[in-house]
Amino acid sequence: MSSDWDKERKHAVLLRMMIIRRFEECLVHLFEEEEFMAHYHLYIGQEATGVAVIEALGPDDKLATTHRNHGHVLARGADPKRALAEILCRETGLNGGYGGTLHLSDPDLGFLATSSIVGGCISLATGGGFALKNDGGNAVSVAFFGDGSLEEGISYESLNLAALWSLPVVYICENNNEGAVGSIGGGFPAAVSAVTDLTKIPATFGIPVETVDGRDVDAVFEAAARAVERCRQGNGPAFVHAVTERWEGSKPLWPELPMGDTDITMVWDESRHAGAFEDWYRSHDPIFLYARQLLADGDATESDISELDRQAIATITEARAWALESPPTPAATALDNIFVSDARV
Ligand SMILES: Cc1ncc(C[n+]2csc(CCOP(=O)(O)OP(=O)(O)O)c2C)c(N)n1
Ligand SMILES: [Mg+2]
Repeated sequence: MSSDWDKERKHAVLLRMMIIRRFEECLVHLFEEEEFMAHYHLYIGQEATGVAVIEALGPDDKLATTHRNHGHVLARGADPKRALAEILCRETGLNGGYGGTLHLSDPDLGFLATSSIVGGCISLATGGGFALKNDGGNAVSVAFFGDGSLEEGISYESLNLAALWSLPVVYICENNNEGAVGSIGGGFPAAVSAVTDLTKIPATFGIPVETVDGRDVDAVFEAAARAVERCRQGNGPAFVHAVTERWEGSKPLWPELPMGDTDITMVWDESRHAGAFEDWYRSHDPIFLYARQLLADGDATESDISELDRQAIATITEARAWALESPPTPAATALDNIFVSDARV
């Protein structure tokens, strides 16, 4: 139960969310400074989901993620310096600079793969669950994916096999479609599924589904912990549908910081909650919501929260300098690690 967490754990959870936020704000600035030239996606507004799900996992559990992966990789404890270096295509990057933002992964922390092919991670995590079941033990495989993945045929095959074979797979559907502009409105393509209630999809296969508020650390953690426990008991897959409002900066095709960098004093200073983003500051920003909860419960003071934010900023400032100083991955090695040199049939 997250209500059993001590103050230190709650502060660590808030800090992890803040590190993800400051990492991605830094990334937008690096893009504006033309330090990298790739399409990229931000996890801002969804930090509570990734951090809380990963809190419910153990060290032997496996994960697969998507194009919107930064938050998952950092939540699992990846080094922000090496994650940033990866996105900047540097030799010191987590994946040697070959993966970039879309394939950022940390195999040492249990990431099976990061697939930017929408729906790809569902099948990869299902395969992971198959392997884990064959190995015995009680580790689980987790798929993080967006609502758009449920438009892909591979998702249906994967859910079917996981249900048929009772595989230990936890499916985390991050539904950020609420408020999405969609391609017709000049924004990123949003769901175009004929299914209006996505929870009916896993339910059709007999997979239990829980819908939770994806901005609520406690609600996500409790649902994820139940799903993980079901898998560990050998009772087959489970599905968590975590719903968030789409963050304004992820509505256009290219990420923006329409509210500027996060101002942590807005957690308690309501006089700042005005203008076009008032509703976001009050009701949607998951970092603000969790920080306010800690304040209300007496688990943190305003100065604790400012100090955690300072730590997050210092970590990312250091990561930025380190990544920028790292040597670029040589273009001539682009095809290394792709072809097997001594192919035997
Ligand atoms: C198979 C496939 N089709 C299209 C794309 C282009 N694409 C990248 S992200 C995206 C939208 C995915 O929506 P969702 O899964 O809900 O994730 P979100 O970006 O909303 O977090 C699309 C269509 C892709 N990467 N893969
Ligand atoms: Mg989506």
